[in-house]
Amino acid sequence: MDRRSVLKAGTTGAAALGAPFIIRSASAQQYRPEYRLSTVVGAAFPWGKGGEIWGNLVRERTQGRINIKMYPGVSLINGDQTREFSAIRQGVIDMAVGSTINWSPQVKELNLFSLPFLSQDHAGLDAITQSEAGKRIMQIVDKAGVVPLAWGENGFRELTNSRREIRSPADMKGLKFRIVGSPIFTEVFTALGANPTQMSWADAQPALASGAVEGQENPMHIFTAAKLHTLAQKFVTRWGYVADPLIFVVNREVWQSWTPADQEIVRASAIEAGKQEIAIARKGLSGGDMSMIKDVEALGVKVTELTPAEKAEFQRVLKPAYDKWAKTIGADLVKQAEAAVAARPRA
Ligand code: X2X
Repeated sequence: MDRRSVLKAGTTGAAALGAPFIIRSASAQQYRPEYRLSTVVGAAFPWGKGGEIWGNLVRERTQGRINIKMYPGVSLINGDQTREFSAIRQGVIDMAVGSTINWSPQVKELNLFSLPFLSQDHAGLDAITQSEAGKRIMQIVDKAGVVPLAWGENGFRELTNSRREIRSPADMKGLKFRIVGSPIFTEVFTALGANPTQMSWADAQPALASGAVEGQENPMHIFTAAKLHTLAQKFVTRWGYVADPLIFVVNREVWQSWTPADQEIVRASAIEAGKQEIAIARKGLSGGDMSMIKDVEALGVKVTELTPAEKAEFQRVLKPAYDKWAKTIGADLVKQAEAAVAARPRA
């Protein structure tokens, strides 16, 4: 039934049933038959799984009033992931579980999470999102025009390539890396002496397959689910330089079209889905369970862990880029995040 026929049916019904029916049908007709949820990767990945969990919880708890359909591959905007935030704001996309990296060209403060070696480990990342800095980020996203509801996680982005083991910036010299289309990544990879090319995730996989690029950086769960070892990625360095959180959001007009009770359901479901998604994203990579590393090695891939001194060398080379971007992001916000990380609980 399209909107006009819903309205007509409501009017006919109202004549027969009286005023209360008019009010009910007037609010009910603002609900659309489907809400479109954008993600970059699908349910074979923790990220897409998070979107699926959110959609299912909302559908169940609203008895189908809010029916969410997932569009992985950022297919609503033809895979152009760095345009996702604008598309949500404009209503081309109704809802999203999106990476801070992809939205940072529109919301510069989101580059906070791309500052090399800021978060250090999962506890550090949690310390940022759960601190004043995290709250400020949510307010900034809200001010930028979409309704933020919860945190999720893509994960620590490790370095992979087809050529050689990487233990120092010198090992990266001249290697062609695919990076996300966000300027801070160009500066970071250039500072390391590599040869970076910006492209979408959709374009990255054929480029790795053909050898047009030799390496890339993404979380281990992306590596395994996308089978990057079949795209010549034989070397992984776990440098843990950056982790991208995900944010669950809704287009503002869509949000305002829902009753307060339904808004509450959508919010609580996002928080719950976010918690579950973070646990999935860390599975095999945290606590006593590091099985993901063994799984990747079993694919014939060499996984390199850096010593603290080797990590420090990357950090030293990237210090100027860090300092420059800290100014763009906002010195206060960066200081707040650094303080939160410094005060994190240690394992
Ligand atoms: O494009 C990527 O590398 C990905 C899938 O991790 C993001 O969307 C940030």
